Amino acid sequence: MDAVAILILIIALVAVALVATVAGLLVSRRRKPEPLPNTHTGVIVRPPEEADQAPVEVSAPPATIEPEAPEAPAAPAVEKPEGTASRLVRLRQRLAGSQGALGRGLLALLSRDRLDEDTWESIEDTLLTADVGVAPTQELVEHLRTRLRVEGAPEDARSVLREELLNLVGPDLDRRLQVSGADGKPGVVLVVGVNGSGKTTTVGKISRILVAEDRSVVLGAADTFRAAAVEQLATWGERVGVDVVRGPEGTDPASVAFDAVKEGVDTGADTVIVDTAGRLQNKAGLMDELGKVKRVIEKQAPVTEVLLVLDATTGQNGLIQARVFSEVVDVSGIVLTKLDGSAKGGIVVQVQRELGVPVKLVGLGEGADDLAPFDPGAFVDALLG
Ligand SMILES: Nc1nc2c(ncn2[C@@H]2O[C@H](COP(=O)(O)OP(=O)(O)OP(=O)(O)O)[C@@H](O)[C@H]2O)c(=O)[nH]1
Ligand SMILES: [Mg+2]
Repeated sequence: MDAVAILILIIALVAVALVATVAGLLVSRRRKPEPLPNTHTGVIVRPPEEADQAPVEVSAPPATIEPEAPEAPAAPAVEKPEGTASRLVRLRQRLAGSQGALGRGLLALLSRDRLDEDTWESIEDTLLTADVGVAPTQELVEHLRTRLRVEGAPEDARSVLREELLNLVGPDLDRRLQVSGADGKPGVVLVVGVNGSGKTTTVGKISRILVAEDRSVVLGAADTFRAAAVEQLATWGERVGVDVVRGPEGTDPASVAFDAVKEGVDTGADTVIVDTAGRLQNKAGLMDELGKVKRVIEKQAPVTEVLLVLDATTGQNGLIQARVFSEVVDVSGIVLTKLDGSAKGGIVVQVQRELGVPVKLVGLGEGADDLAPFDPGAFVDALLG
């Protein structure tokens, strides 16, 4: 009898231990964060999970991805953004359409049997006409002269030109958008630029990408001069499915920006994007106001990215704007819009040189998905046609 009782007791204990082990496994598996769904559009480069070999020239603090992946929110009924592959193919085609002339012109000149002084002068003119700028043009021509004298054959011209153009554009700059904050605060992106450069459209396009990457976004309508400006952003908000913080027309833009970031902090949003009114760089009062917007935001959370939106078709004038804006708000990235039009791509080189700040995104049309990461290789290939 005793032996049977002991046997039953042992069997019971083993069964309990087994049940406990299986339950423990299930619980610990459930606790592991789920991987983010693979909805990457390729436009926002995700911050590194660990400090990796990322270049550190850009002064923006390295953002860290939050370890606990947020539960996917109930999907709002919004349009689905275009995926990476087709977006990039389409954008490259569009870029090639508008930029090809520069590359074709240069290649035709470099393929001549004799590269005499007249030809080199024409090459310089072609580069200057494309807004490459005086210093970079001279540098490029110098390199081409040396290399083509040594490496000779005209059939090499294309690959030599490609390499040299790529060096000029800066293949190693850190072009990632800093959309993540630290210490549980949201990343804050401040979007600035002159009138009509494409700020509001860019805010809409970026938030669409962030939402597609499962990030929660709040928009701040700090362009309080015109009711229409607020409406334009509100329309983007509805379209993308994100909250837009707005104030009555004429409110102090800094207070709307403050409220937007506060909402981002309070709701635990990943990123707050603040749209600002277009302002001319030579209007001191308006530029001061922009400085104030940034300072007031930073009472809530640090601004992680200041994007200067430049219309690529404005050429040299864009450079002057870039300089002044940079003095006031410490620009950390450039969005070059309207590169699909008659823009001259050389401005990319000049503006980066001038500010020491990389072009991070390019706008290639008015559509919601017409925004791409600036990819130096693809850009140079598009230039070469
Ligand atoms: N072709 C083309 N048009 C663009 C691009 N980005 C913006 N636009 C157009 O440029 C116009 C101005 O864009 P907005 O986004 O309103 O410009 P903004 O800088 O917010 O203007 P303000 O708020 O008035 O200073 C709109 O018609 C946009 O559709 C682009 O990359 N390519
Ligand atoms: Mg606007």
